Amino acid sequence: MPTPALFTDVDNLVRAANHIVVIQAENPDGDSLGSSLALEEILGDLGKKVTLYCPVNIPKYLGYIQGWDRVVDDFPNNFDLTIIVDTASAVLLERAIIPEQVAQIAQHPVIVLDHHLTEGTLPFTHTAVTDTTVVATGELIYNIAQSCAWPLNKMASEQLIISILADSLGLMTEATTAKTIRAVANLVDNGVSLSTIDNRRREFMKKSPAILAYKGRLLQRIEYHLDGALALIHVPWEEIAEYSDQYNPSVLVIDEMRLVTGVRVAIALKTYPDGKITGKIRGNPDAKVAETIAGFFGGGGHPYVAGFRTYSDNYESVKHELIATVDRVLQAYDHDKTA
Ligand SMILES: [Mn+2]
Repeated sequence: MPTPALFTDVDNLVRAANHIVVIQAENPDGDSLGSSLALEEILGDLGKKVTLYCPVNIPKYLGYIQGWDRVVDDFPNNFDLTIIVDTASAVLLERAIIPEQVAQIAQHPVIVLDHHLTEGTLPFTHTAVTDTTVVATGELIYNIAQSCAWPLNKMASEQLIISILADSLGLMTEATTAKTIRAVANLVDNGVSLSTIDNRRREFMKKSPAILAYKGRLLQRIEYHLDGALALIHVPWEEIAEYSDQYNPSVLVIDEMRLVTGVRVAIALKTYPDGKITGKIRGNPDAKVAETIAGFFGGGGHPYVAGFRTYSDNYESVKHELIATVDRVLQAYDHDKTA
């Protein structure tokens, strides 16, 4: 857990800055976006100019988060502090921060606010505030705000709640603590309506008939390996190109895959024309191995949720390596549990 002194360091860096750029990696989600927008409010109230940057478009399903359209993909100039939210993974930041920008960023202080186990190796000096005891980066920002007397207006409070609810799956994951729930309760006290947020979210979750039909086809294609312990789906580029603007294909089925009898790990593999292969991994309570599996392919994440990215022009060989890895990891996990 970060010390109060570290929070003071963050506070000092923030107070000394004029123009702060907040960076999300190439996989924006509800936590990274809610955290960025909350920081925009908080830092704005502290009199700072804030630019929210993300190298990829914010996915449509996050449209319920008000202010998403203020995130830009043009890297700003003449900022004097960088805050990276929700990751310290160099791989995930590779596309977010290209070499020219690394040089720019390195000229000024950098703060990383994160709650992931996987440690990063970033190519510049930075103040890492990593707290693996919180459920979301939003909860970490709430704690910093409390400790440093940062203002939390109604909108900042809403954005922090959104980020916490996104990563805790509505306060239902194992990493959710009483502190998390207290943070949300205190934020609700600032005038936030949970039902208003959730109605907006549901509206954006609606699928078109075409997407529902595509989901049906994906469900038909799920492969089961390792005596049914591993459920695997492959989403080729043609389908990413056709559907992902409307709905992330892996998200359509991965939770259903995890909820099949006997399945312990669910994985969605996507293949891209440049040979990129991404893996989204979900583990069940009897297999908290998602991060371990991702680690073998240069990725990271949490015990239940993790991801990786690799490059190969041979999908089949990556798939077989993955199946063998899951087999090994599950055996080691079961052995450790019974040992
Ligand atoms: Mn997060």
